[in-house]
Amino acid sequence: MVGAGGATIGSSCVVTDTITKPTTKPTTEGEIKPERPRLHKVILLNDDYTPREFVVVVLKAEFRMSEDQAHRVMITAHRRGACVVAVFTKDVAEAKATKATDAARKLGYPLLFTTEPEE
Ligand code: TYC
Repeated sequence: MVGAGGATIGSSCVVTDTITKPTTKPTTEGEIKPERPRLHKVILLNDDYTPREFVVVVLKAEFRMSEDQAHRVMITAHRRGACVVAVFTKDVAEAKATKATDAARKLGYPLLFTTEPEE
């Protein structure tokens, strides 16, 4: 299996340009236990131009939030500059961030969703 930015060798290692990251680790008994994939945050960034109501619409549509949840996330980003929307596997986080950002771009709004790995 080959994913964006990396090739999977066998079932235990992902090789990227810079790192070799094991996805399994030996336990103290020596058995191999699969690790959970690292999750990635989708982050909503504030801007001065996108209408609040449009941000809420995008959050509801792309992240399946209720009106109330979407409004809270929007207001947090508006007040603090950014807000974590949700966490997903890397591919899903990137796809959702891109789709939500593109929906805004189609209407000429600068709204931006980014992703970053969880600690
Ligand atoms: N700050 C925008 C306004 O006042 C609304 C907004 C909120 C935009 C959150 C982006 O992530 C955002 N119209």
